[in-house]
Amino acid sequence: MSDYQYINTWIEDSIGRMELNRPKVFNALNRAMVREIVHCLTTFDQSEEVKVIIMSGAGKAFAAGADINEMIEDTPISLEKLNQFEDWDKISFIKKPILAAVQGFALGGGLELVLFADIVFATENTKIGFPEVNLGVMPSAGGTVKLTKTLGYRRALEWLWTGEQMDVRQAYQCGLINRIIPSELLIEETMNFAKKLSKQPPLSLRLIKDTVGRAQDLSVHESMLVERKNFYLLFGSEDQKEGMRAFMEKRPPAAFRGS
Ligand code: CO8
Repeated sequence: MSDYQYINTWIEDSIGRMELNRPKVFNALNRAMVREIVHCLTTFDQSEEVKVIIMSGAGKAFAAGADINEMIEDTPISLEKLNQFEDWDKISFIKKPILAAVQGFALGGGLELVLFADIVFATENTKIGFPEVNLGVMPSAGGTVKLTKTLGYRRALEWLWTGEQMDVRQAYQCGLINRIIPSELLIEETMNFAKKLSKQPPLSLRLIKDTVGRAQDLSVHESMLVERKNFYLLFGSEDQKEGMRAFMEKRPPAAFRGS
């Protein structure tokens, strides 16, 4: 893989692994690191070999937010010129399933990165939250929007205004994470789930992600039109023919090919 400074990346059983790697500062996300993350995710998305992507953090945390050191002297104009959110936006266009394996702190920009994942597994010791308010700022990579869509207006405001950390059970009850996993099994269970997904028809996964993602923004009627078009599209795939023929012939389907 590319020569990255702040992340480790590798491919294992068709799973693209990306591990944030600044453990001394709880994987605080500096800007170069975010560029590496986006480059890595985009490369995995384009790779024939990779079917599913897993994001995780080295050491005791997923990520304790954006690197505060880098932001202290920022001004509105420097931020406008930097245009860093163009990088973050690219993560929304990743078509393959992204899983997050989360442990320890997932705060601020770290939690925003988690919320770009499609499926989130987290350990008992996970602490999530948006502490930006304590720094005199607020989330800016989609945090307020995604929290509001998941929790609703009042509960989102409570967490955003207080900046308090939510424990993993609260996060689970709120629907922010999919599963709570014992620490020692986090990577194994996330890998098992990723491997299961990697055997599913890739085009179905891709278009289901597209449809569910759009359903969050569009009206019910518009979402159903997207659903219908994506359903039609899958009838152009070999995997649909094989999947349905195999069912009728009472045999397991051949490996799905994504074509
Ligand atoms: N940025 C820079 N350094 C950090 C960060 C951070 N976000 N978090 C931790 N560190 C560093 C500490 O400075 C410390 O460094 P050193 O050893 O050199 O003193 C080291 O990591 C260990 O941290 P602590 O000593 O504080 O460890 P504790 O166990 O006492 O506390 C906490 C751990 C609770 C995680 C604490 O470090 C903390 O509160 N960190 C900051 C959390 C935070 O406020 N996050 C939000 C940042 S702002 C943000 O994310 C805005 C996102 C905008 C979008 C993205 C734009 C790029």
